[in-house]
Amino acid sequence: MALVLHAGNTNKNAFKALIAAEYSGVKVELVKNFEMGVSNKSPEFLKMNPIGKVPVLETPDGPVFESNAIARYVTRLKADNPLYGSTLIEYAHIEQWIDFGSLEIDANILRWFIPRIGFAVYLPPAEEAAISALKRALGALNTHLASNTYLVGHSVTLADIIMTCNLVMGFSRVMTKSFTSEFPHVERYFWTMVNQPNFRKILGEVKQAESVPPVQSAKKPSQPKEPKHKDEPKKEAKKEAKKEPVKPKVAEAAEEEEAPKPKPKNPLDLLPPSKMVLDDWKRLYSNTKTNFREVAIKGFWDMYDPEGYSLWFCDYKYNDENTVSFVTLNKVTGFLQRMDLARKYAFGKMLIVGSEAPFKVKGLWLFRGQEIPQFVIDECYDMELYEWKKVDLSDEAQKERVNQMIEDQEPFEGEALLDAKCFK
Ligand SMILES: N[C@@H](CCC(=O)N[C@@H](CS)C(=O)NCC(=O)O)C(=O)O
Repeated sequence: MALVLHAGNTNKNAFKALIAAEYSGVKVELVKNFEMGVSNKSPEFLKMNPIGKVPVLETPDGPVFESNAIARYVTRLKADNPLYGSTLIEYAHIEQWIDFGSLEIDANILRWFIPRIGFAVYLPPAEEAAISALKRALGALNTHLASNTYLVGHSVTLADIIMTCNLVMGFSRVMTKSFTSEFPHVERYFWTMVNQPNFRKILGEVKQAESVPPVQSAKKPSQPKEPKHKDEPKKEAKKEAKKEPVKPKVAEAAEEEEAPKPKPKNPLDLLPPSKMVLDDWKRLYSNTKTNFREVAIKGFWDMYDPEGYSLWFCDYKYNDENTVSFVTLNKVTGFLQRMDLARKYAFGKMLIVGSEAPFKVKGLWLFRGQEIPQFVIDECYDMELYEWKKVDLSDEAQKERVNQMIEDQEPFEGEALLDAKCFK
């Protein structure tokens, strides 16, 4: 039987347990018809958590409050859960990052965000102190993530789940791109995490805040049904009653929701038709097992439509940071995952070059149209981590480089390949 979690469906503290449950094969369900400010102030709820805060988990042995404790409980329901590490020092490091995520990251994001939306008094020097403490913490996190894909060990642990849920709040509400670009490893880590299937299932699509919310005047604390906290929009109860099963979405945690707008057509769909059918090329690439040059590469140039498509070389700008092979590979995998939005309009090859560190990352991309699509630049932050150069088709040497990249030729530019990844 599923354990019942009391919280609204946009509560990032509840996401911690829900994501841990996905990784652990434990059934946890959000309580039906939860209404913030009402459900959590009822006598029954106050028996579970005397201060009336959410989330609370009902277990066969009684309730548990505090979201980190709930996430730990859910994780421990699975024996030898890899989310909890496997050595004493791993347990310690997991706890270390859980506390760091809660006390240095989450606390400072809240000190910045909450006064701005009118749920606490706004004082500019207090905001300045919060931002500077947050930057200090993000700087330390960034340094750790420069040579680690995950916070602890080589796979996702509870520390990553709790850290990411705390960062979700920051990225989606106050930490704009211009703020986070100072911390590129935190950015890479965050976008990689939120795009893991078990995270995505709970968080939905995460979008970065485009601006810092303007300061609002303080709200009266006693208004009925008014949210008391940033995660609980007042329309939540109605929304939950309508929607089943519950599908949390961070983006929904806006104070007032807008009616969904019809999705605008992608401008690339409005380009004049091309004789090149991208899927035909992808199929030829995948199905060619022998005579690659004669079949696939020749087929590529036969199909290639230089008016409808363009080819691009990309070079990673920070190769000197690629000191650990698996971190470099994960970086490229993350990039390709984030390119998912361009699958209809792109094909790519990414080569990880070198037999020893630092590894070089070099790529070749085919894009619909004559430019790198604007929506890719806007949505996929990795784009700015690479130097982009349009392939000059009148230059035979550049065409040959294209061939070699499609073919994963080894050695490539005199060096062994650590790996080659394809986006198709
Ligand atoms: N440290 C607690 C924080 C819980 C918390 O602040 N919950 C907010 C919603 S995210 C709440 O219930 N606020 C209602 C209130 O303050 O009465 C946890 O991690 O569970």
